[in-house]
Amino acid sequence: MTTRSETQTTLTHLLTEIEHRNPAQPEFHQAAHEVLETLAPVVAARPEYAEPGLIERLVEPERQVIFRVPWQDDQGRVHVNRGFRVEFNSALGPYKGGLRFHPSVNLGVIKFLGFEQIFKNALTGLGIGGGKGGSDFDPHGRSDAEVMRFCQSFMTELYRHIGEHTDVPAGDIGVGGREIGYLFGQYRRITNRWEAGVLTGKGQGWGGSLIRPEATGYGNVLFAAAMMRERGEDLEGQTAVVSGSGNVAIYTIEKLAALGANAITCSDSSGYVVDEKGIDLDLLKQIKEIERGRVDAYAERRGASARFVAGGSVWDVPADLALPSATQNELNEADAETLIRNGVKAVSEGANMPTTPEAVHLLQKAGVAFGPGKAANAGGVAVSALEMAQNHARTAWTAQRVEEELASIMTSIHSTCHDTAERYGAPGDYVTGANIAGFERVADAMLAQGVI
Ligand code: NDP
Ligand code: 2IT
Repeated sequence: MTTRSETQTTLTHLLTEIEHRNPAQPEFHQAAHEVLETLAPVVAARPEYAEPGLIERLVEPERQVIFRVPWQDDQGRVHVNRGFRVEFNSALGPYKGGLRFHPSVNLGVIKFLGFEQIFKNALTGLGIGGGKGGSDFDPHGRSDAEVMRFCQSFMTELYRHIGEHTDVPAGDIGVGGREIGYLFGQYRRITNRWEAGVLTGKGQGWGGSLIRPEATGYGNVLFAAAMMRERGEDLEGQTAVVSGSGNVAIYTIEKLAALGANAITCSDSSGYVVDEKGIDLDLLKQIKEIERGRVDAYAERRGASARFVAGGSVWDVPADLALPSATQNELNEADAETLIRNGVKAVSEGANMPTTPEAVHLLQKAGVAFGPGKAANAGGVAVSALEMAQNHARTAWTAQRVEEELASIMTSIHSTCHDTAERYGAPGDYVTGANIAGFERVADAMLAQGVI
C-alpha cells in the first residue's frame, strides 16, 4: 500500500519529467501541475491507478499534428500561419474540443487546452475524448473573404485527421458560427460527404443544435448558482463582474439576468466597460456579434451609466460574483486579493484556466466558492455532444429539450465534483473534486482498454 506522501513524491517527479520533455510550454506545465497536484489521494487509495505508465500515458497526447496554412489577403499578399490539432485522449470517445484562432496560439497553449479538455469531457458523462486545435491566425480586422480563404486553407490539411467517429472540432476564441460554416463547407467539398457530426457549433438549419451558442455561458451561470445554493444563497439580486465580450461572456450575462442577477462589466484586450445599470445585452450583441466592434463603442453609445476604462483590470470593480470569460491567466494574485477585499462570494471560470494557481489558492483560502473551468464551462462541449447525438439520429431537438439536458448535466457535474471532493477529504474544494472525478472516469477506461 503506497501512502499519500509517497504518491505525491512520485507525482512530483513526474511533473519534473513533464517539464523536461516538453520545454517552453508553460501553459501545459501549469495545467499538468494543477491536475497532478490534486491526484495523490485517489492514486494512494486505489492501487490500480499507481500502475506504472498510466499517468505517463495520460500526459502524452496520442497524436499531435502541426501544419502550414498559407492564404492570400485581399491585396493578394501571401501569409503563412501555423495550424495545430492535438488529439490527446480517445479512451472515452472521439477526440472532441474547439479550435482557437489567436496570435498567441502555439503548441504549448493547444496542449494545455487539450489536456484540460480530457477531464472536462469526462465530467460531462458523455462519450467524448479530449482534443484541441487552432492557429496563430489573427481574425481581428480581417474581411469575411480573408477569413473564408484562411478557413479553407486550414481545412485543406485538417480534413484528413478528423471525422465524426475520429475527431470532432468546434469553436473557441476567434472561431464562431462564421468560421465553422467556412470550415464545414470546405470539409464537405473535399470529402464529398454530408457528415454533419464532423464539426459542432454549426448553423441552425444545417445541423447545428439549438442552444449551442448559449451553452457555455448558460452552463457556467448554472454552475455558479449551484455553488451559491451550497452556501444557502441564490443569484437573485447579486451583482457580477464578467470579463470578455465574446461568445462565453455574452451568454453568461444573458443567463445572469434571467436568474435575477446583474452583470455590470464586460471587457476585451483593450480595456473594460463598467455599466452601473447593468450591461445592455441588445447593445452588446449588436456591437460584438453584428458589427464585430470593440467594447469602447459600447460605452460611447450607452450613455451616462457606462464608462470605458482603457487597460486596467476588470476585477477592480466590486461585485458578489466574478465570472472570468476571456482567456488564460487573466485573473492573478493581486486581482484575487482585490476581489476578496471587495467581498466576492463565488468565482466561476467560463474561460479555460483564467485564474492563476496563486490566485486560486488565495480565493479558496478566503472561503470563496471557486468553480474550475473544466467543470464550470463544460456546458459548451456537453451541448456539442448533444449536437453530435442529434446529427447521428438525423433529428433536431427543441430549445427547451436541449436546455433541460444542459441544466441536468450541469447539476450532475456540480454534485459529482462536490461529492468527490468530500469523499477524498477536501470538502468544498471543487478543483480537487473535478480533477479526481474526471481522472477516475478516463483512467478506468484506459486501464480497461490496455496499454495503447
Ligand atoms: P470569443 O473569441 O468569442 O471571445 C473572446 C473574448 O476574450 C473577446 O472579448 C477577446 O477580446 C477576449 N480575449 C481573448 N484573448 C484575450 C487576451 N489575450 N487578453 C484579453 N482579452 C482577450 O471566445 P469565447 O467567448 O468562445 O472564449 C472565451 C473563453 O472561454 C476562452 O478561454 C475559451 O477557451 C473558453 N471556452 C469557450 C467555449 C466555447 O464554447 N466557445 C467553451 C468553453 C470554454 P479581443 O477581441 O480584444 O481579443
Ligand atoms: O473549451 C471548450 O470546451 C470549447 N471550446 C468547446 C469545445 C467543443 O467541442 O464544443
